Amino acid sequence: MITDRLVRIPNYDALAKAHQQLIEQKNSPVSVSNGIYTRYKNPVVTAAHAPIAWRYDLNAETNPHGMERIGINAAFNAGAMKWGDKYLMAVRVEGVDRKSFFAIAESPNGVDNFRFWDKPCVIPQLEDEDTNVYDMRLVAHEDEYVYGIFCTERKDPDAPAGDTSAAIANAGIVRTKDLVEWERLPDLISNTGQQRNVVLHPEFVNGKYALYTRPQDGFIDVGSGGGVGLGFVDSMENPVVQDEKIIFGKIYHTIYELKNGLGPAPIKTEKGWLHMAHGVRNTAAGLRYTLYVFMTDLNDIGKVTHVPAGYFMAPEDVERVGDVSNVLFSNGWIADDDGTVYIYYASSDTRMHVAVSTIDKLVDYAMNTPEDTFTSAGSVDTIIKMVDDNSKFL
Ligand code: M1P
Repeated sequence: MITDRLVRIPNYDALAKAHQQLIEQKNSPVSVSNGIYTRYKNPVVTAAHAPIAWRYDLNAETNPHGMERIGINAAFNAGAMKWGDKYLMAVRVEGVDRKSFFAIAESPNGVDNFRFWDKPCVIPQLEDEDTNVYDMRLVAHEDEYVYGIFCTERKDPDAPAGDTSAAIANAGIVRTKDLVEWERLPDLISNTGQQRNVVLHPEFVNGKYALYTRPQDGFIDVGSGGGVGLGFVDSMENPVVQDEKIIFGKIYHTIYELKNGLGPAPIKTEKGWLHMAHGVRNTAAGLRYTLYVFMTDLNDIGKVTHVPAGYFMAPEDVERVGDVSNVLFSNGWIADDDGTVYIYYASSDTRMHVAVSTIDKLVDYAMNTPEDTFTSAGSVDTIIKMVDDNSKFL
């Protein structure tokens, strides 16, 4: 009982205790690392992290059974940034109604104690309303705004009658100075069909905003499109992409054979821009999404300089299973001042995890891992060269 007149639902204390225990659970690194990064044991944000006040009507008069009124299905594909001394994620929260929205979760240390802010983000609408929004990349641009670029999805107006799943994907754009009030800008205007996985480069390039794109012919299939593109816009208030070129295309018999897309905005290092992306291939069991790393030239951001062969991270153990199984997807990482890198990744479109590395390790990985030779015989040559080089140490 909170006053004589207001009575809370009977199960509130049990719900609040379980929620607090979940949020305050300490996380720790797993004991095995490949030397490149270290995964942490517990997911950092899940559907169960959603505040109780989002899900339960707490008034015993209107909710005498203490029922959950608004279900949350998943919490995944989060953008990330450091905000003062806090580690923030702009999480894609998906309700049981299948609609995604964004909500900020904050941690004091980057690996546990992520707690959602009181209310989800309110994204202003354009005349053409979003049906669904997801996968926001947060970028603190040198123009001093924080931008959130996300996928906005709407029903395809040209879909034949009876086709209730054809959709159009494009890049929606918001910006903010406080992560509370979001200013909606026009959606991206490009000439290459649909867009997903659009990411803003954090610096101006020749006075223009640079955007990594992922043009695609259809909603799921990239068709003749695909690949990570790069284009430029004069103003984010009139975001018309010029000179869009593919800088990292899909390639036969690789982990990015079917499609790929940039993850978070790249990290600037002394040796070049460090990128993380996802690559997709098809299998008899459906699509498999893994993460890979590459670098581009510091002064020519369209020039790919280093590409380690294969994937950097792939789904393991419980990560393999979820709403869309066999998927790792990342659109957020944070490079701390001391060089630590927190890699936030989602597994199987269900939950968020963290793996920790450093800029030095990731650059070493990117620059010194053998490149793909694109044939089995080439892979054998690469291994034999390593064995021969190692012989003097054995
Ligand atoms: O279900 C896997 C991913 O599929 C899409 O990514 P892409 O456009 O690269 O295929 C997105 O819907 C993404 O949110 C999702 O995780």
